[in-house]
Amino acid sequence: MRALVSVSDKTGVVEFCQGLAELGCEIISTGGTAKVLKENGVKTLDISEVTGFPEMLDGRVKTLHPKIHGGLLALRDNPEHAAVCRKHDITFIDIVAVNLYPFEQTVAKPDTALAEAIENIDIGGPSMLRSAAKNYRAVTVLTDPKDYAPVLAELRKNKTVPLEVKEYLAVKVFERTAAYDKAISDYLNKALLHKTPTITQTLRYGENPHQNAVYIGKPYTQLHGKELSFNNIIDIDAAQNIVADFDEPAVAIVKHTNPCGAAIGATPEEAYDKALACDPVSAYGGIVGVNRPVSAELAERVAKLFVEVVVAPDFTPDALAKLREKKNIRLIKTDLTYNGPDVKRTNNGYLVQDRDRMLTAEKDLRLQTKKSPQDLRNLLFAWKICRHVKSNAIVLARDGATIGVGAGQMSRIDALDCAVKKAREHNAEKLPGCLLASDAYFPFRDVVDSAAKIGVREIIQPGGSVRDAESIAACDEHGLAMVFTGRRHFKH
Ligand code: 93A
Repeated sequence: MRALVSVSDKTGVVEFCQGLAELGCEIISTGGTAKVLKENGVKTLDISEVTGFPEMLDGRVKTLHPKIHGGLLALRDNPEHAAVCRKHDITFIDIVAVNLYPFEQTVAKPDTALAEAIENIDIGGPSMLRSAAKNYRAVTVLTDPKDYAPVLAELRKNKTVPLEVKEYLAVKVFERTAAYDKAISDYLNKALLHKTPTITQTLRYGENPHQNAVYIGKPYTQLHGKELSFNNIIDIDAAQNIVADFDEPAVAIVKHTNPCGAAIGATPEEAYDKALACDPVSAYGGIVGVNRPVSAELAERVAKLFVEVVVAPDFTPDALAKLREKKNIRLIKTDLTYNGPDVKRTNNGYLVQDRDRMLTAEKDLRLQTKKSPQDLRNLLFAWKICRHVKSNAIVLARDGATIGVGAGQMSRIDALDCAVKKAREHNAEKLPGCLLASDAYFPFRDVVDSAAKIGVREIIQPGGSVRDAESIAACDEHGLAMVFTGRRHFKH
């Protein structure tokens, strides 16, 4: 009796082969399998001793040889087959235990490179399984470690495996190889045929006209308008990332990567009106991001303003017709997902980090003050917007809309001053009772003191300053509610 054993998953293989050896079975095995067997005291013949060839080409060719496939496929009751086998010194193989390179597990890991996936396409293993299963009357073929024990039991009892067991195992093999090939074809279909093309597009110029620039990446689906500029592309990302944070209809109007207005609403139209009301002056020439398809009604409103770009998951035909009347507006259709890591270039190299995708829920908030916030939904709205604003960032909000955004300041108190200035310009009446979000902790109580003066009612911030107690005391003195998120959202 001869068995060929070649397994990636070594579960149970030692016990199985030990059992076979005790029954006087000769065992042939491939490199890794042979190593495990020998280490555990099981005698085995290396495959290369049978084929007369070394395992070669990084293991791509180990068992693909007539000495193996002849020994599997030869019909035992056919005299011509027997003669050919004798002539070429081919020995019959009676038992095959093979399980395959872990292709499915390899491609299930995120970020598996195509080359790694391809190396995990097993060729020799399925070939042996198929040869053995085709000749199931003569060969017992096992591809599942669970079948080792019952087959061993049959052999111990009867010195042979009943035909119905061999039939069952042969069918199991073809089911396994079919599933294996399906996993390969599914993966390659995506990886080779439906991959997203990467383009390199020369832009008119970079951030400024004296800078050359190219865009490298997935092409934008542009439905209308002039070619995208370098700055458009950056701001499209910013607008898209803000509205992607919301399940409810949301609109962000972005200038130089910061929102000059952002809002949620029962409808995208309502959200747009609220976002625009934050700072209608700055919105001029902005990039509008929407997380719902743009309707004719929304298009009507947007068309009244000069905007550079509208980015949305879709546009209705009427909305497209309306917006296409405007020669200069660029319309970008895109799904709302973050993509890949965040990369920044330094003079000496690159900084690569995970995207800041961390969202905060109500249960993450920790109350710090005597007073509790009355408006957690809107506090969380302000907090979500704040993480998209350049640090130091302060966002003033009310009723699901920003009313003042202080972005990119070198001190937090300056960020508050900017936000207040904006709110006074366009929404002064909304200041008393508004909410405040800060992307990082307050180093001093001054922000709370100033916030109280302008009528802020509730504050959301990460906490974590050595002087947190002073800010909390200031809130209690002024009768403000403050919650900590325990997590900051710097954005540089
Ligand atoms: O690279 S292969 O497609 N070429 C072969 O000739 C071959 N023969 C067996 N893969 C091949 N195998 C596979 O190697 C088996 O299906 C099994 O999964 C694995 C066992 O290798 P090792 O014994 O070296 O761990």
